[in-house]
Amino acid sequence: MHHARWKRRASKLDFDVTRRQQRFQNRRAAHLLVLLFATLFALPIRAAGLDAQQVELFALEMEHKHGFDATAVKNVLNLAVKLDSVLATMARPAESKPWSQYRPLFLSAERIRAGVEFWNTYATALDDVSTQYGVPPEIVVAIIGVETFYGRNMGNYRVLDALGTLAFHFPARGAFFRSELEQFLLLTRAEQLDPVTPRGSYAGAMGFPQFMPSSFLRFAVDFDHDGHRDIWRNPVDAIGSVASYLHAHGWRAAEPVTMVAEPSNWNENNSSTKVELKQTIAEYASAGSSPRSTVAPNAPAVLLAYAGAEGNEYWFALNNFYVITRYNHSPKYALAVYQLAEAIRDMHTQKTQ
Ligand SMILES: [Ca+2]
Repeated sequence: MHHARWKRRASKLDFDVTRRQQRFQNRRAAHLLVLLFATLFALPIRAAGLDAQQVELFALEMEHKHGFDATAVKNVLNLAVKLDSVLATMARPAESKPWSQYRPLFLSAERIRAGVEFWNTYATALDDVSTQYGVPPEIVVAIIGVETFYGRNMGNYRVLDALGTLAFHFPARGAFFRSELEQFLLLTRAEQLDPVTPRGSYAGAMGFPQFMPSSFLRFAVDFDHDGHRDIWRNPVDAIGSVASYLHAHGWRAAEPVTMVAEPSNWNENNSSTKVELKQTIAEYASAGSSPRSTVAPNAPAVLLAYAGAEGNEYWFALNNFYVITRYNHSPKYALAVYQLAEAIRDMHTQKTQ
């Protein structure tokens, strides 16, 4: 009797549980439906377009300067979404990590290993660029490695949205980004791309090498000769384009990039934080250093200080180091590229021996 009642109660409980679960599931389904509709409809409602007046002026300018149809330009720009996330990122002060924290971000074992793999995969193209432009494979590989981890992180913003937002809604650098938007429309016309297709970083840097549109137009090359300059999907074109960029900015074949300087001779007063090659190696030598020099005494140089984990490190930046800073002005960037290149080359040499 007791037993039976217990059973009944148990089954009643079970029933309650089942009903509760069902109610919960129904509510959950309804909730998901609401979410689905919210997602489907919120975007067009919430997404703000670009400033209409600026779009109008820009479209007319594209017609006068470059022979575009102003209405077609307006139609394209009306597809652009003003991205507050882009403006928020630009407004955040750039992080300035000391060298001791900056270096490990790019000199990771995985980035070195993947660099060797990238080199092996595209060995022919890398050999060809070093012959044609004089830029060694490891430097090209390291730049692509630092920029996008060999294409893993190329940025997922529509370039049209990023540049449209910055051109018309970021007065601090509006002129620069307005010009990049102009170059972007020129490049999509030249390459016959739909302007809504290309993707890039929040600042409009595109593809494996993160070229801005102006750099694309001036330095990107169709290195596999298939009729397109494709830095988004074609690593061979990306490799050629990086080497072309460095070559055009004065890379000199078979010259060193930088040399470590004996710390005892140097301090913060006689070193610089800017990569401006204002002295010669000979001048530094006479001031007390002993650069183990395979470099011509009249080679322009600058001594740079880096805040390492165990105090300052000092490096002589030479011409090719300066050229790397044409890619990104930070002295830390250039040293990271150089050291990653050296690490990749060492491992590549070991593996091919
Ligand atoms: Ca191509």
